[in-house]
Order: sequence, then C-alpha cells, then structure tokens
Amino acid sequence: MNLTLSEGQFNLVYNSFSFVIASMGAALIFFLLVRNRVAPRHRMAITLSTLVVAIALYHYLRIFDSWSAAFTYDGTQYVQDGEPFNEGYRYVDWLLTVPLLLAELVVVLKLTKDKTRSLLVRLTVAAIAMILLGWPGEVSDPDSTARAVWFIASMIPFLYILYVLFGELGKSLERQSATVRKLVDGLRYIVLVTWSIYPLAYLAPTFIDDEATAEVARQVGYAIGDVVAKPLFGLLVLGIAMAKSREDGYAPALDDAHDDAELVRS
Ligand code: RET
Repeated sequence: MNLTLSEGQFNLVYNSFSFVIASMGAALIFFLLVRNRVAPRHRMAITLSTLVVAIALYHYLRIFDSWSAAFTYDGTQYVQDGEPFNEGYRYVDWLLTVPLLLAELVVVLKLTKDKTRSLLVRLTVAAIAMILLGWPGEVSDPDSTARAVWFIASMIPFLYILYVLFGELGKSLERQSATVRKLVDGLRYIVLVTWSIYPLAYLAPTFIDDEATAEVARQVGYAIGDVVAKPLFGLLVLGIAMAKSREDGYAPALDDAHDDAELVRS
C-alpha cells in the first residue's frame, strides 16, 4: 500500500529539509569567513567543520529532491507513488560526516601524536561500523526481527564511542586549561544528547503505530539531529579553537583593526 501524507505532514518534512539546506549553506559560508580568527595550528578543526557542512549541504539537496519526486498531490493529500525515496543519501552522508565530526573533536584538543592517532583510528572504525550495521535495519520492515537485530548491532559501536568520549577522553582533558575543559565537557554532552536523537528517530516506526506519523517523526528527527550535530557542533568547536588561539597569544587581524580604531580615537 502506498504511504499517504496529509498536506501538513508532507510540508513539515519538506520544510524541515529546506531548513537544513539553509542552515548548512549558512554554516558553510560562516566557517569560511571566520577561519582567520583562529590560529593556524588550530585551523584543522575548522577545515573539518567546513567539509562536514559542505557534504551535508550536497546530500540534503539530493534528499530534498528525492522527497519531492516520491510523492504526488492528488488534490487533497500526498500519495507516495513516484520514484522511491532514497534513504541511502542519509547513510552515505553519515559515513563521511560522522568520522569527520569525531576527528574535529579530537584534533581541536591537540593531544600527543600517538594519543590522537589511536583515538582517530578507533573512533573512525566504530563510527563506520555503527552506520553500516544500522543500514540493513533501516531498510527492513518496521516490525521485523531484522530491524531490531541490526539496531542492537549498531548500538554496540555507538556505546563504544560514548565510552571513549566520556572515559578515555576525560583523562586527557586534565591537561587542558579550565576554559577549554569546560567547553569540551559541554561538547561531549551535546554529542550524547544529539546523537541519541538518531536511534530514537530510527525507532519511530516501531513505537508509532500510524505509518504516516512515524515516517514524519523519523524524517524530522533525523533533520533536527543533523542541524544540531553539524553546524551547531561546529560552532562549539570553533569556540574551543578560538579560546585555544587566545591562550596561545594569537591576535586575529580583526582585533588589530579594532585596536587601531581605538588608538585613532584616543
Ligand atoms: C542508527 C541505527 C540504529 C542504531 C544507531 C544509529 C545511530 C546513528 C547515529 C548517527 C549520527 C549521525 C550524525 C550525523 C551528523 O552529522 C544508524 C540510526 C545507534 C548516532 C552525528
């Protein structure tokens, strides 16, 4: 049976995707513009944020088109009788952006080379495993055993990532300044809260009986997760990079211009 959505339901998803496109585009421009305010040795984290939002901008443009092409309006409601909606874009997007987001968090800390490499390898492998194991469940029947089994399989690397961020990273944080420690601590909780949106959105079809409501909840859930996990997370990482730049005595050009203006005035 074809899924049918009310005009409001269809538009809620449509506008959520549109909102994500605007957010990713704005974040992309913003990260490019503020690069100089960060000391060169902390710019890698900003480069990674920029890549993440660029990749997501591209994928959301495709997701948006795929959503529009999947439904036709029959005068009263939207019927899913077009091309199949391509859920794959989302998973390909995560495959690229989730390891990059984790790398962002690790490189901004400027830990020892060995520690950085070891964290990057383990977090990247876990992130890829989490997404690859989630995919077969995402495309299987809502109430099937397969969906539940893949969910549990994907939860294992997910919990491992949280263990690394809260267990191991905690020890490395002791060497950071109080300001940076507070910012990184906040960042870890943001990861915990926002990343938990994804498994919950995945479970929407299991817990919501009405097929249309479940589909809307899943799509909007993933869209909210992506805006918070990518642009907003990038802003926090930028805050850490700027705090570290200041601690290193880096005075960006804009501050110089400001000081010059003060000098002229006095
Ligand atoms: C899946 C499958 C079900 C179980 C779990 C999942 C976790 C997904 C996560 C995705 C994070 C994506 C991010 C994207 C932003 O750029 C795959 C839904 C645990 C945590 C952060």
